Amino acid sequence: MNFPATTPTAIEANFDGLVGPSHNYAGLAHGNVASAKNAEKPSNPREAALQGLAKMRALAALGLPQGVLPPQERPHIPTLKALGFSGKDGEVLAKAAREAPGLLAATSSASSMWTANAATVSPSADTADGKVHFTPANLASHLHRSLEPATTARALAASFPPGTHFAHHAPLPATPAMGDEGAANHTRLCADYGAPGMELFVYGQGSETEPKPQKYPARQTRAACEAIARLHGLDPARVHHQQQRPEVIDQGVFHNDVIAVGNRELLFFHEEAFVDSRALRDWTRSRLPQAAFVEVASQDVSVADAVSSYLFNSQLVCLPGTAGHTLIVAQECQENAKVWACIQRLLADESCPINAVKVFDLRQSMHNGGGPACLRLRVVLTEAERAAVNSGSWITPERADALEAWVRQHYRDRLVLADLADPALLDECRTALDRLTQLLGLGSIYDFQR
Ligand code: SUG
Repeated sequence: MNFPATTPTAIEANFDGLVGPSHNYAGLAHGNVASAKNAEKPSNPREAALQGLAKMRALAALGLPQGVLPPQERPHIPTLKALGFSGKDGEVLAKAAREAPGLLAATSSASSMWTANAATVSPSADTADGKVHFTPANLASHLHRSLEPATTARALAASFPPGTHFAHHAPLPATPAMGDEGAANHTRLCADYGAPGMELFVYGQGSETEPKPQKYPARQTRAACEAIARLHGLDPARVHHQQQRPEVIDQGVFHNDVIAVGNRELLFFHEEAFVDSRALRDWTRSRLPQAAFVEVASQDVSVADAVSSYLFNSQLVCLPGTAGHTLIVAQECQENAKVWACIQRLLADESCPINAVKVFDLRQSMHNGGGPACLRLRVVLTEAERAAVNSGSWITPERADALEAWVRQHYRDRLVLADLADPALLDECRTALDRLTQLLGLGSIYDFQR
């Protein structure tokens, strides 16, 4: 890949999670309003995967480096066996469906699609050894998500081969004190992607003396954030830990990326996002004088409207050849009059660095509380690092075509919870994933392949 002399030395790539064939609505995520609201409704896995691919294809067509991460093997028979359901695969499914349908649902979730929760990533410009560092999130707060890290680690290693450029850590110990939900609670602000950045970690649970949510769990702990900063070899002078307001966690802001998003020098956030946004601003400005803050007031967009529209779960991207930032939003933003008016005001304001908006239909994911930003893991890469990424992981028009054809061939267009016990679904998922690892050149990353 040749970079013209005027482009920055590093780019930011988005690696979106491909929605898996078992995508369903099981109401598994306590504190996630959409997950509770849509529990037990029929899902459409085919549409879900195609909606995600349409976003990937569109961003790639805009000139942004776009990658893809594979879904996981679900239903996950090894977990059901570890939980005491024995016999042939069909028997395991039947027993789980009869005796513990909640466990069958938890082991069947396609939740790995939300790759903002796959890992925390620090670019090489920020790390002591000059490598890109990955720590898969332990996702310890929910059973269905805690099943992801082992395969996530394999998928990340297959996509970003360990060695010269990429360093992979083990997930933190999966205990409440070390709860870690990955990049959804991590933002990096910088002058240029290739320049050393300010890494901002946002936690819900800190010390005993800090306020706590009363209703819903705080999924991310400060101790986990500190451990990741140490593991990645970050300069403590360039790391800021900020607490998320417990009151907004209780209103359904289960990750910071539901109420704030950063890109390059810009932080776009809701007035109620942080316990001390003044400290956050001062700290950032003292190190990055060009930092820009776009803060939305509660009187313009309430926390409830932010949660239902996912305004702050937008992606902020810098399109090649254009100045400023483009907001990639879910169509729920356009359907909410207050949110859409807020976006229009930002676009009309010449002092605001956000100057374009693009709308996507991600309804299938949104119904489980996953918006545009949840679906992607950002990885800043230099030219050499970009060349070292598994080539099959990049979205080109041809690969997007192949993946869409693969989805149309293997995915159902309707799934209800009773279908999770169908042994044919398990077979379909394995057949699809086996083919996918060939399509993407990932090798044998799934348990059923090993
Ligand atoms: O962990 N939903 C996910 C949504 C994750 C969104 N990610 C970010 N904000 N980055 C979660 O709450 C719902 C599954 C179900 O109910 O079927 C779920 O897991």
